[in-house]
Amino acid sequence: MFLEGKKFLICGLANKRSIAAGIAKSMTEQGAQLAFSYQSERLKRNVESIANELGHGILIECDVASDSSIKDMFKILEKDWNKIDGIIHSIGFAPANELEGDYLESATREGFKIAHDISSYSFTALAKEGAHMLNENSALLTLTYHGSTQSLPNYNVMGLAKASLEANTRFLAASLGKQTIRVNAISAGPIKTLAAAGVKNFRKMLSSYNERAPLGRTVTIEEVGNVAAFLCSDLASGITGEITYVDAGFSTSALSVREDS
Ligand code: NAD
Ligand code: 0WE
Repeated sequence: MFLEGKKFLICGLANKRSIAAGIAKSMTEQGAQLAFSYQSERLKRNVESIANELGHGILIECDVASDSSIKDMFKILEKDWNKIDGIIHSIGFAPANELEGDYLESATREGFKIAHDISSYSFTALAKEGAHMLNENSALLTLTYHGSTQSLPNYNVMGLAKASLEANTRFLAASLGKQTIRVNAISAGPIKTLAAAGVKNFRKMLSSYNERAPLGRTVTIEEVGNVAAFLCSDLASGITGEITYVDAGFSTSALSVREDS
């Protein structure tokens, strides 16, 4: 078990389909102790039952839109743990009306601000407020998507926010390297989570994905979780500032013509 004796804070668990749930499962299997933050009271019961099932008991409410909420979360966490070995940021948000239709038509100044604040700046904010609790050789991890690099319908302002998040990963890695803290991102293929539930044509997107991806399928939250556990472990001690794709190869393939279709 390569995470034995290590403690992590996981931010962004909403329900059992969340990528954060796959990460929590895999990290638990590797011996990690986990604490969870949830966005609002509304999600508390869900998060509590997943945490309890995995044998973890620390749950703290935190809205990453607020610096004081982030500060309070670390104050509460410090009552149970002096130090931690890493933070998982599995949070993204843009107003729903920005994720539909033509990018230029749906873009607004306010939507842009919110998307970048919640989806990118919040990673910096967690690093800032949590840094004093991080042990040597700690790891920070965030979740991104290929829409940062290539356009696709409806992802719109989230693509820009993910591009910012990926640059954020590299700059945080530069800042925190001197404290021997590593900072990485996983770029996951599309997964039907709560955040993907309302997306127009998501099912159609998944089927075109299956056609182009070398593995001929999408990925699971467990597969993302396994790579997250690796990146947060000492097995990955030489990796920082890196975006690791867990996408069944989709981003490496320009086009695929299957013989049988
Ligand atoms: P999810 O809905 O399960 O998780 C998103 C989380 O963000 C939720 O727990 C929500 O409560 C949290 N959140 C939103 N605003 C917040 C705020 N102000 N304060 C605190 N928490 C807030 O969906 P998911 O797909 O597991 O998303 C997790 C991450 O993975 C996101 O960054 C998403 O962009 C990324 N991602 C998702 C996919 C996919 O296809 N599902 C693919 C690649 C990357
Ligand atoms: O990053 C994401 C999800 C991002 C997301 C989703 C929502 C839906 C509900 C951010 N904010 C919101 N706000 C809401 O109100 N993914 C990678 C999943 C995803 O979302 C898409 C995708 C994919 C893939 C949206 C459009 C097109 C593709």
